[in-house]
Amino acid sequence: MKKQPNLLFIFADQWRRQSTGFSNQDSIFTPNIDRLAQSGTALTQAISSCPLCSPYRGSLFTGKYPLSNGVYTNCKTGLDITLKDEEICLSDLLKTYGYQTGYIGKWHLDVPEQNHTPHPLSGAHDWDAYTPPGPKRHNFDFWYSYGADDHHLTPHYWADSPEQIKVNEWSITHETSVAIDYINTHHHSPFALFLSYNPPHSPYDLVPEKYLNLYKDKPLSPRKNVIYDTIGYHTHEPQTYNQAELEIMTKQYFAAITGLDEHIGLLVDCLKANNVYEDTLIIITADHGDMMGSHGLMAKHVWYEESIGIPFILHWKNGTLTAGTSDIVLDTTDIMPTLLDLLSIPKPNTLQGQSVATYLTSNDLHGPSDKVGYICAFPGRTVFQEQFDAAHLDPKDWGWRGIRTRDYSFVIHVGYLPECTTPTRYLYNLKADPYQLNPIAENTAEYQTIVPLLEAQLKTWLISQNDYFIKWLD
Ligand SMILES: [Ca+2]
Repeated sequence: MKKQPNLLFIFADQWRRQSTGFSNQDSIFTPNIDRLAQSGTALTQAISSCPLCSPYRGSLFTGKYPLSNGVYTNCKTGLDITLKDEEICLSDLLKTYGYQTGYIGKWHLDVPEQNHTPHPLSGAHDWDAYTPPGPKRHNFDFWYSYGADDHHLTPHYWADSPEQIKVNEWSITHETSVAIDYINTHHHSPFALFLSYNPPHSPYDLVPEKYLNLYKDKPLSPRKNVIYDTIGYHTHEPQTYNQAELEIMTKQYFAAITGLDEHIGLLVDCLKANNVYEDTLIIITADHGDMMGSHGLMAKHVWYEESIGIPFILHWKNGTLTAGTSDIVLDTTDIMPTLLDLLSIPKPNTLQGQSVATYLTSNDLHGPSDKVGYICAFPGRTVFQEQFDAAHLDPKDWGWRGIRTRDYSFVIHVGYLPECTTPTRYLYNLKADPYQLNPIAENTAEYQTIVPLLEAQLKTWLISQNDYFIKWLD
């Protein structure tokens, strides 16, 4: 029997689709990633179904949308949100079908330990958690991880005991070394290694100087939708920024991504040195993007392309993928079925996404034009949750839901507080208005033709998710 290909799944946190050299959008250097994109298969319309850390990870590993797997907001203080033991995860199947499995970096799918005890043995603080060996690891054999922590220059990890491993090195550098050791010792039989980097996630200033120096004198060419007046958060955090601060943060953000790129180059070298480069399916992606001033916003959680749009590169030299660029819409739940198909592993009937493997291995990388993705977000901040609790309402019925086609993004936004009860509809023509500056007006023929079709499709999806958000549509 032919040896299974290896899988190296690399994902960064908060790395937007526009911040890659090969996409010719942001003024950024990513030479190693560009090479992989140019010799592999690059998706130009991959999106994060729920642009936030834990919900992305929940959907990545279960192939189900947030309301179906329960991970609708971050695993955080005061909430009992976790990836359930009984979910059939991608890693469970990889293990069943003979893979050695490894997870390195940010996990963020476990309940914060301080939700249960003020002084856990692991020393985990705030949202962080040590995930001990057992069902919560979902058959990842090798484990070198943490829950949630953003000290990028002084990270920490746990392996198989609650003893915290403290490191004085940029987390990307350290995790790459651990991954290289893993590949050096596991390349003889098929491995599936997930490498979950935290940068370029904020705080942006925690980035090695050597990458920052590359951008010091480089002029920025801001996106056309950057608004400098007051830059804040879609979810109304009190912090705001001015233009000078934004420019510094943008350079720091780009610097972290160039650092990420350098380390991806090291991983490619390692695969080549072990003679497994050709037989490894490499995926390079992110959990969601970063607004970085577009529409006057920072971070994520909003429906704009800078927030939901993610890089998605597949590279498998000896494999069946067609090299080139694909504009097929891929949402987070589509990743698991696609990977299982590419690796010839049977798909469980729990999956909600759609495999696009057929199209990525065909001569027509476009695939069908009616392939859509679904996007959503829910009130998650403590200040919102408390108000829903006080009003005896379920925050999961609020937020926004949307559908993303190749040409359009359609969103229904209600808001993040119990008193928000008026849905607002936004339709964007992404071809005519790629910066989403001009949502199409309701009194146009385009709106009146497109919205009923997309709203009907969105409604079917809401029903499939038992999503009470549907009440806003009636
Ligand atoms: Ca994230």
